[in-house]
Amino acid sequence: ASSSKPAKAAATYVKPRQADDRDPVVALREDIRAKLIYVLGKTPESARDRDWFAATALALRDRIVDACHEGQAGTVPDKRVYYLSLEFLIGRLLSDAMNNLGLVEATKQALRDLGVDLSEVEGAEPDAALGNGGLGRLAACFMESMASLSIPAIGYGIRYDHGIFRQSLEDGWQREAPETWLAEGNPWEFARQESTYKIGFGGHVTMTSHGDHHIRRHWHPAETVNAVAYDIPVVGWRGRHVNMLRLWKAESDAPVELARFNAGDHVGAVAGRARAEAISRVLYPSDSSAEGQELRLRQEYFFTSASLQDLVRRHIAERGSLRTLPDHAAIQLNDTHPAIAVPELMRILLEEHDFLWEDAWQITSNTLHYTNHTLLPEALETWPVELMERLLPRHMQIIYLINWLHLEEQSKNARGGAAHIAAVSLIDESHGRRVRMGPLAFHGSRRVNGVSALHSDLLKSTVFKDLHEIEPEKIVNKTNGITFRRWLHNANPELTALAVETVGKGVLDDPTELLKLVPYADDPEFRTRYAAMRKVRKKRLAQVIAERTGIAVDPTALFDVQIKRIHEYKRQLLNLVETVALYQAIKKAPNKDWTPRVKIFAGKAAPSYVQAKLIIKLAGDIAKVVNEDPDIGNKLKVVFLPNYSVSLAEVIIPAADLSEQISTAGMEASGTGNMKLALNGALTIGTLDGANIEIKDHVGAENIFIFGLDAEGVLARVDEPAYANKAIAASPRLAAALDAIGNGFFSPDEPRRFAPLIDELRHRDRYLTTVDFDDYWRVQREIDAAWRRPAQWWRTAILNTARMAWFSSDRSMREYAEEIWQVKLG
Ligand code: B1H
Repeated sequence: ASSSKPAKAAATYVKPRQADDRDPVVALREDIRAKLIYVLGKTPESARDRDWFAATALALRDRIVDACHEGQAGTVPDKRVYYLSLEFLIGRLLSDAMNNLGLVEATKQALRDLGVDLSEVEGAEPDAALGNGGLGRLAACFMESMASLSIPAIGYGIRYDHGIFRQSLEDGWQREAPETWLAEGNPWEFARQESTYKIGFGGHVTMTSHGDHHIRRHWHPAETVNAVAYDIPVVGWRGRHVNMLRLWKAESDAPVELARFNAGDHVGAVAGRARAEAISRVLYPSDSSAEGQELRLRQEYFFTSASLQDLVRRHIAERGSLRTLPDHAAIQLNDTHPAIAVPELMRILLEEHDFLWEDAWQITSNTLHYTNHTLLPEALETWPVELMERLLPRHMQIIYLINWLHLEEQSKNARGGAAHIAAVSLIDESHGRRVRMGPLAFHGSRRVNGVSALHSDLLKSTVFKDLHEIEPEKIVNKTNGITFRRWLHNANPELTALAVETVGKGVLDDPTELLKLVPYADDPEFRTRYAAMRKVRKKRLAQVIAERTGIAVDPTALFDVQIKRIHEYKRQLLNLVETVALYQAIKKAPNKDWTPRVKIFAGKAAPSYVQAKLIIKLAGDIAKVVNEDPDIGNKLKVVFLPNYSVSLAEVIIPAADLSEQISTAGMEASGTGNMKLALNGALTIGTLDGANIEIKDHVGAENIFIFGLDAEGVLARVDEPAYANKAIAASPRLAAALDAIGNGFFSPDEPRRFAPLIDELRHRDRYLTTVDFDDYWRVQREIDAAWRRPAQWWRTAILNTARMAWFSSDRSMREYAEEIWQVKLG
């Protein structure tokens, strides 16, 4: 790598603001007041919480900008990471910004001086919910960790007008309403109208001959759309480094058609504009399933092309030639959603910079890296060749040529039979011709990673088996992580304070210091304080439950939590069937000494996912019967909290006693909620799936509740005939619970309501719910018993907190930096 030279871009940086020698509280108070009055045009008397939030955010943003300019002005980093993701599930940014700038107390005091309560102001910030679930939240955690580790990075995504829909319950059924986070503007962002790129669609390709063997092709799009940059600064821990999250907004480049407008066709005059701008209108609300619609492919190409054009322009400004791109840029593709980057980077190199194919391929396949997040067949993206040809004709040609060269190479080696060729081809010919985006991303990338040890192994033995055999070094594992700043420091200040008091402030910078809590697990006084911390958080959650559902729960009961997208493979249904079996057992022996439990569910279902929506309805119908049964009282309560979000997770997680991670083994690529809950001291009941396995390795097998088949067992069992039938026949308890649900005990107004769920369990049971039920029940009863030994319980909880340091996303990002990107930490 060559040495740094000053960037042209750096000339546009302003000097850091003059040293501010005001007291931080005074400075914040003055600045917030000035923002409120002069930027927002409000008076302190008329300002709403939302106005105070905007004023506070603007004052803090100034300080982030200062930190940014102090750290980076005039320097070009040796290598940058570009993280391309269709989703960034950020949530609120205020507490993040205050915490990382070391200004939590100062801001609280400044607002108090202004007669305003910080927690009200925090509550007025809308979540930036530009993601569906784990994949999008992972991107947000990674952005925060890269800033904290001073890894020079830019995140690229789409500035959706509407993030993930707002979920409400109408008679227990999920209803979706548009989410409107931008309704009152976004004080964190900078609009960069000057950073606009043209994105083409459709049209045709021409060929021109340049001498004997050199034919150049050129794409003439029929339509172009502008991508306009909006930057959100991401400040790292202690304000040491600032990176940008650059989100693209689609704008039409077509003028209003004046002739039509003047002729009275006012709508027709802007119709073309509306079509262009639809691209960044709304996030696709499906988690773990590929939607396959034309607008989705437009979104994918739109943000990928804008991001590549932007980074190519930056590289040329800083380094002159694109030949050195792999030395100075590492592009990470978050799943296959940006996999069109493979032919797009080739196109830019071939068409716009005159590279020869071989050189362009070297550059492309040494710059791109791909993270796979799922093995579920319904989530693996493929695009019909016909659609790709119509929307991106030049890219389709490039994909054909990449594939032809790849298959030529393969036909030469020993395995080169027809079956091998079909297995490794980038085009699937089996049900209509489709481009396989996973194999395209695999072939075009330098490294491919899975997101947990088990998942990476399964990549090698299943979906990418054949490609892996060709390039055995390509697949590596990078187990997911979570940012402790948000999921411990900000979400659980009580636990953080307890940790700091016990092991010292160093724990804020280095989570491995948490290990020093291990001996305190045996200290009765520390256990008492730990339990008291949990009690505070449970009372707060009980309050939120009462406000949002009207259900009164007892904070001394065991809080049993399953919070995640609703999906059959995640098996909320297993938890609900167990809930019914427990209800029936309590009814039979109401005077037995039951362990009081509150079963808490939250999560959204994809709007088109009928079974998932029915599972939500079932949770509500069970809740109604159980919660109102006088025989049950506080022994069992069932709660479904609507509109799960990052900010709601921040309230639930620190209040959880038990974490449900019960997916069918082999199906949850990693999970990250499992890490957040264990870090906050919830004990896990889980299968040997995804990162649960590594959590078990770290906290110790005696400190986690594992049940059910493992991934190998699942693979073996699905080949056995009638396994569901047998499991039900062998378990009267399971049979009784299924009968109650299937016969309408919980839905007397519509007895067959849940037949689709129960019939699936009886006849097919794709996710082996019936097979794992008895073991799940057994371990749940062990947990009942464990809760009755509080000294032991809190000991285990403390050991979970103490031993979760490895799951920091700082660790994940260090591994990516060293083993994939080869980029130095700043
Ligand atoms: C994950 C997705 C996903 N895996 C398709 N795959 C989508 C697939 O809009 N789509 O079409 C959206 C999302 N999301 C999750 O990634 C895994 O299920 C989790 O196990 C994992 O922890 C998370 C982060 O790696």
